[in-house]
Amino acid sequence: MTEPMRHVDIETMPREKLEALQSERLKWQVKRMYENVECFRNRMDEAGLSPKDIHGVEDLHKLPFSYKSDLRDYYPYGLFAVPLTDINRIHASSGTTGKRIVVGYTKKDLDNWADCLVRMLKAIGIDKSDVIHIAYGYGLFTGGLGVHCGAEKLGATVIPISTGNTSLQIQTLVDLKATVLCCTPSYALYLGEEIERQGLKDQICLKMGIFGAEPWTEEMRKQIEAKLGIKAYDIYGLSEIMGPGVGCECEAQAGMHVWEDHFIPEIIDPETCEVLPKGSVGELVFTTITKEGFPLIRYRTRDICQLNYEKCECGRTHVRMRKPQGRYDDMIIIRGVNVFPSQVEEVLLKVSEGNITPNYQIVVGRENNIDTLEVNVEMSEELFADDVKSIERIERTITENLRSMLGIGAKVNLVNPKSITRSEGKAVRVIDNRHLV
Ligand code: DLL
Repeated sequence: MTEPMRHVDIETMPREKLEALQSERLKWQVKRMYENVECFRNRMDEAGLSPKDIHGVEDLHKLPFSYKSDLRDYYPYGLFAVPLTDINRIHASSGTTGKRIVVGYTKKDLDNWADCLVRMLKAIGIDKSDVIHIAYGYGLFTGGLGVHCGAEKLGATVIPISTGNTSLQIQTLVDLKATVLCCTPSYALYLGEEIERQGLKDQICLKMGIFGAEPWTEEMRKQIEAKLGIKAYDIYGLSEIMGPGVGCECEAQAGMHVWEDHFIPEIIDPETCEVLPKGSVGELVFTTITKEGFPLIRYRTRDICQLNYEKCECGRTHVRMRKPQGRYDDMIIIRGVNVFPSQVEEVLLKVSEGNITPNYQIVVGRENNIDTLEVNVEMSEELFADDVKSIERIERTITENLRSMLGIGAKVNLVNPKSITRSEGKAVRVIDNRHLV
């Protein structure tokens, strides 16, 4: 018997019922973490709080935050809430500095994770007749195995190709007739360019893609959709909270539903740490209320985000998060000015008019003790064939717009199509060479 396509009741639960469920689960989680996780117990004691003070979600704001540095300080297993014998799988993430962080899942955690993915796959119309090509990295990164287990649980046909070897990827797409592509958006764009270049677009059967693990813009979505002839969906997640599937788009594509029966999101001011009013932009914070192995309370993601509590046109009641447009720790300080890669991207896409592509790299250096900012952006094939004057004019426009957006000067270089190195995983947007001088 085939399963019904529509989502299960939990996804459309009235918010009062959902909040009652969250309250019960939060109390359960706080109690067991207090008993089993030393770092959490110490922070509760320091704040003069006991699990009995937490009556429900209305008390969430009283609880202490947790941070990425905790995962390093208690490396490898110090934050686990169950003995290692109850841990079924380990994942790890390298991060940008220092030791890698290690996370663990019980059998139940793995089941819940796969269920979150099944919800998304069903919501966007994927079923067991689909062939899913998973080009996220397998191994310690959560992307490959995370999506894999959801796709298998749904009953679809899974191709666990992992990352790398672009020509094999394309050959496999053609031969095995995948209908769904899963990888980072920057790699999807690269695959699209290569497929176009090799004239193979009409030999692939892809109808949709599930892309995440890095910030990407609506403009990039349009380009991926056009190059691959598919519909592109956004998926969000982080190793500390689960992996891919913490938030996913539905058929309405109006934000990513956060599965609130498992995770409670909040938006806080990263400076004052106050919870911000609904609809504000700020730092996304998560509390895991069903995780057994590696639970976290009020985890500071550093992702810049916004939440929408209005009911979605798809009928789901779970809150929707906006596409994160970057991370507070992606911020670079150039000559004392705070610069986010997303601001640069916004300027580039505004002046794009088909002349430049979303492939860019920000290079920061230092000359005579002064920070320098260079923005390299690939021009389109059409512009490449055009005259030098148009190229110079576009470079000038971008420079002026960057100056008015950021308040500092930048050297803008339109570089040849496909000259910026592509990554099979997450795109590298910033190269900071200041440590070299
Ligand atoms: O990137 C998990 C994942 C795998 C998500 C596959 C989606 C698909 P981490 O390596 O721990 O985990 O990196 C998590 O990546 O805090 C965000 O800054 C960023 N990120 C993830 N998904 C998105 C997205 C995986 N859809 C960090 N949009 C997060 C923007 C994203 N940023």
